[in-house]
Amino acid sequence: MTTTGQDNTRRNVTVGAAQLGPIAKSESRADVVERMLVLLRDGAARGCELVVFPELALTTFFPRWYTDDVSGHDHYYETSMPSPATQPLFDEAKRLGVGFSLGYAELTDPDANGVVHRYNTTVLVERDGTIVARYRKVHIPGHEADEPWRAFQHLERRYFEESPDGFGVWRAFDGIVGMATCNDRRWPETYREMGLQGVELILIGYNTPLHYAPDPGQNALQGFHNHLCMQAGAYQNGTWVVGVAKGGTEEGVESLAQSCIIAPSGQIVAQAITTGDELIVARCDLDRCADFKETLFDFARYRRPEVYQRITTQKGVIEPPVIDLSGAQQ
Ligand code: CDT
Repeated sequence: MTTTGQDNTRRNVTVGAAQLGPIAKSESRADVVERMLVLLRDGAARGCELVVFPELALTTFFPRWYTDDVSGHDHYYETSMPSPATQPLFDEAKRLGVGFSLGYAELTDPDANGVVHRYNTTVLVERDGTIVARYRKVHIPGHEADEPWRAFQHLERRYFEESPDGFGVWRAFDGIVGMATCNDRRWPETYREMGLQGVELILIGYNTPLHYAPDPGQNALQGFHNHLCMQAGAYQNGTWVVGVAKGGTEEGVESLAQSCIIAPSGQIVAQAITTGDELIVARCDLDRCADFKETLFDFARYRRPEVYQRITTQKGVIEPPVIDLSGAQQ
């Protein structure tokens, strides 16, 4: 222990969850990056080594609008990273010695067949301003076709492909770090895929409208479900989870805030109290992960992959056959 009460024998990383409030359609990337720089500098002042920004952090949530031609929204995508608009974040991160992660819409160069790809991507940047990793969203929610009956649309499946890459983890920030994006956080496979690679810190950005058109009965439960799935994912895999919202009312759509930092015990250790730009900070002891990974969730000792085969071989539900007993003799 030091005189400040810090235990230097532990791998502590101070993490900031940089919640963003709404981004108007009319707001420029430069304006948004200015807001992000304020949060990054706040993070530096509060001792952060890593500041986590939300999904699609640079623009309004454009998949709520339909265009006949998918390329009609291409101006919302980045074709490089750093892009000209985000270069100031990379420069400031290096100057401050604070890493960050940031969600953005990625438009790739043409592949060998001349096809461009659109992904919902997050980039992880180390404290020296270098890119560590890029993660492309795996679970793409919503719909592909125009559905004007909805109060607003959620056309992610029109504007983004499902990542073929799956869930990686990377050695960074003195630990093992993974990423997931919004809807990914609702799926236990997301956390377990990374848990099986020893993940200690999962960074998750989200844009979650409070209104869910297919079943509005779930609206009031958005906050509960948000924390439920991330807390379970943290605990069941012995990992820290940082959940960061773009919250508030954006172009008339109210989205969940409640950004939070969750310990490997599943407990929330910091939570945003506003729906706007707000930085919450927690000192994350990465060695605490082992307390769960080496006991109840000692995968090597207790998991039974030989009886989990449906999880990777079957996509939808196959119910057992209904047995008609009406003609059977008693
Ligand atoms: N951005 C994102 O993935 N949002 C989804 C909304 C699903 S409703 C179509 C989420 O899971 O929060």
